[in-house]
Amino acid sequence: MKERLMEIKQRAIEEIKEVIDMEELDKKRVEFLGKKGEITQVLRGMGKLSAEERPVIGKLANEVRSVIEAEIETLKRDLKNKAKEAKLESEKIDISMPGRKKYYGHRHPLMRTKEELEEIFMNMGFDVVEGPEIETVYNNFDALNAPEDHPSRDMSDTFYITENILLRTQTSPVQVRVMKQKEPPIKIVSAGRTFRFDDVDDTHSPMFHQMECLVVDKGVTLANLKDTIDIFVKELFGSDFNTRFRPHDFPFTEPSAEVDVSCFKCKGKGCDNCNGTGWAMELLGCGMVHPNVLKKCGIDPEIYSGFAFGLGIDRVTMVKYGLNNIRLLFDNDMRFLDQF
Ligand code: FA5
Repeated sequence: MKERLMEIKQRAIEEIKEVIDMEELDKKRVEFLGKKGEITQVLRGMGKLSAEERPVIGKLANEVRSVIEAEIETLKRDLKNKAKEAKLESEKIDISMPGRKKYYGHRHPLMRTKEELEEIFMNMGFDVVEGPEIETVYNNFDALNAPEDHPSRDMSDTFYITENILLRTQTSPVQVRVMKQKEPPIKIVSAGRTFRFDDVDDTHSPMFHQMECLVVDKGVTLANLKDTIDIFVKELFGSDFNTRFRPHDFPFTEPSAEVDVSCFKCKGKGCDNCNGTGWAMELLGCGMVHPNVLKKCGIDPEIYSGFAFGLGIDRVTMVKYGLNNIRLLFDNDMRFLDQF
């Protein structure tokens, strides 16, 4: 029996050394120390021993049990430590790894121009107002004195939603909305999207942006209009930029003009960008508010006069940043937009 106990001890130590996980270790514990385990089997046979041998074998069996228990405990601790180390290793953060770059967006150049313009006009005492992109034919044409047969009313120039509703072709209907709501003095600007059946080319897009400016008060003159335009152009582009007024015809202003600004490349000297003229593209349309428009909006033209202009924000952005193609503003190419 003594030999059997020593053999069990030796085998247990060897087999426990080979164990690699907790589950297997528990199986070994049951195999050697459990109720039906090998040590218990030996102790069961003690009845056959003599009275002298019994305490000796009993003592030895307890020693063997303690040794096996100690082996199991040691291995249990080792396995636990190994598991902990593996967990720490798997959760390790490599602080030397370069971080993921955060991508910060920014204002689109068109929105920057719009906000810059609003800022300039607010500093000159203007209110900023908004108008809807979907308008009535009445506000977009009739109230603005456009004759029934005006070409801009044509289906080939304007996006109609119904016979009486359209996508506004200009921000000028905001003039009508403001004048109907408010008594003079009026001093507003209003920016937003406008829509026309225009083919895309370097300076035209079917969806573009305008800013409307309207001043109505007693004694407003053409000199005030010219001055206001000159101030904002120099404020926005720089004092080396000039404006040129060309006579034009709008149904809602009399007299009317179109305004060009100096070429952004040569500042008026003449270069290949401006075909040697020294002037960049047309920026805006303007004029003195037509007495018929004032009347239609309930303002007495005998007492009040006003000026208005509508400028292309896309064109202003092109001049400001030296762009020669309007498509760049709508292509959403990050290589272009990232430069701003
Ligand atoms: C008008 O729209 C008038 N409502 C402006 C106005 C307001 C005149 C108040 C008098 C008083 P016009 O069609 O010229 O005018 O357009 C004004 C500006 O919008 C142009 O000078 C140009 O800068 C811009 N624009 C016009 N069509 C396009 C287009 N398809 N794409 C980009 N910009 C455009």
